[in-house]
Amino acid sequence: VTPPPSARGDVTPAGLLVRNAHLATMVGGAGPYGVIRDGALASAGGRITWVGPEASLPAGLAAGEVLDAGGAWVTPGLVDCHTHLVFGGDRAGEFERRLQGASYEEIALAGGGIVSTVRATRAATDEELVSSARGRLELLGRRGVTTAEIKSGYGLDVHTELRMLRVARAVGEATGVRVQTTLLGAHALPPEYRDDRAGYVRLVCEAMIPAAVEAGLVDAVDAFCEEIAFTPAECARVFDAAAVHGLPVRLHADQRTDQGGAALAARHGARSADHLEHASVDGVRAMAEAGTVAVLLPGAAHFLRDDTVPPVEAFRAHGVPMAVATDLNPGSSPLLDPLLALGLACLLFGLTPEEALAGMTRVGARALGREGEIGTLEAGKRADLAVWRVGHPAELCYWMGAAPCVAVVRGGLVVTDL
Ligand code: DI6
Ligand code: FE
Repeated sequence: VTPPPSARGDVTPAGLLVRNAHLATMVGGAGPYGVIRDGALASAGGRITWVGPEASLPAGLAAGEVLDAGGAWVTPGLVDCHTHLVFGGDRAGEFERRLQGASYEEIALAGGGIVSTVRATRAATDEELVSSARGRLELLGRRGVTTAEIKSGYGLDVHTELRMLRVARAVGEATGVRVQTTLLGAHALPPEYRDDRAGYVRLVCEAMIPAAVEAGLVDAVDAFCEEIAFTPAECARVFDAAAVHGLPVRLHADQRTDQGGAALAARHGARSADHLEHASVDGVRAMAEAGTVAVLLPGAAHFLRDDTVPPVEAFRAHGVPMAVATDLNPGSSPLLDPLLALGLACLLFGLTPEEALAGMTRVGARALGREGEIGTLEAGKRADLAVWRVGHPAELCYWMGAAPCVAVVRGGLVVTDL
C-alpha cells in the first residue's frame, strides 16, 4: 500500500480515491462478500461517494488524494459491537484457578469474578483506566476495527459507572476509533447490596440511568440475565427504565443457562440479544419477529471452555441476523484480536467465513443501530474501511494470529502507521 502524501493530517481530506483494490463490500444480496474485483472507491467529506469496478470509474472522481491498494482487499471497517474493554486489573489468577478445576460460577459466588474486577476498577485512577483501555482499543484499531461498542459494568455505583463511560468516550477520542457507549449497571450485584437486590435494581433504574443520560454519556442500556447475575424480572425493570429515557436496550442472554433471555430481549424490542449459547427455539422465533440481532461471542465460549453451541441453524432458518464480536473483557474473553473472533465463530459455532465477516461489519452495525451509516461499502455510508494483505476475504477467518491489516480509513482519512 502506497500512503498518499498527506496521510497524516488530522483534517478530513476533501476527497479520497482508493484504487487497485479488490472490494468485499459486504452488501447483502450482492453475491458472496459483495465482491467487486479490480474495484475503486471514492469518498468526499468523510462519506463514500462512489463504489464500483475501476474500469467504470467516472472521470470527475479521480481528483484528490489517491490510495493505491496494490491489489489488496478492502472491507468495511470492522464493527466490534460488544466489548467491556474499560476495566482495572486483570483476572489471570482466576484463569489459573479455573484450570485447577474451579468453575466460573464457583469463583463468582465466592466473591471473585466480575466483583473482583469491580474492586480493581473502583480503585484505579482515571489515568490508569484510560491508559489500559486506550492500549486495548488501539490494538483493535490496528487490527481493522473502526467502530467499537464499550460497556460499563465494573463500577456498579453511580460514580464509577459514569467514570467508566467517560473513559470509554475519552479513549474513542484518543484513538480515532468510533465508540458507542452502553450502560451495564445490571452486570453483577455489588457486595454492598448483597442483602438488598431490589435496592440495587432501583439504584440502576432511578439513579444510574438518569445520571448517565443527564451527563450525555450513554447510547444504550444492557443487563446480564443469568443465575449469577439478574433475573428476567429484574432485567425487565432495567429495560423499562431505559425506555423512559428513549434508550435502546440489549441483553446478555442465555449465556450459561436458559433464562428465557432471548424472548425477554425480543419482548422489549431489544436491538440485540448476546451470547445465546443456551437460547431456546422459542426465543429465536421471538427474536425473529422483533428484529433483534443475535450477537455471537465465541471468545467467551472458548475461554470458558463451554462447548455449547448457540442455535445457529435456527437463527438461519428464522432469518435472525448474526453479529460476531470479541466480548473483550478480563473474565470470560480476554480477546484482543477481532480476526480470531471471526475464526472462532467459524470453528466453534459453524458460521461460514462470509457470515462471520458480515457479523463484524454489516450485522455488527445493525446491532448498534447504525446500519444506515457504517458496515458496508456503499455510496452514502461513512468512508470507514480496512485494507488487508490477503488473497481472499476468507483468509480473514482462516489465519490464526496473522496481522494482515495494512491500513484503515476513518471518515475518509487514511491511517497507514498501524
Ligand atoms: N458476560 C460475559 O461474558 C462478561 N459479562 C457478561 O455479562 C464477563 C464479565 C466478566 O467475567 O468479567
Ligand atoms: Fe459481554
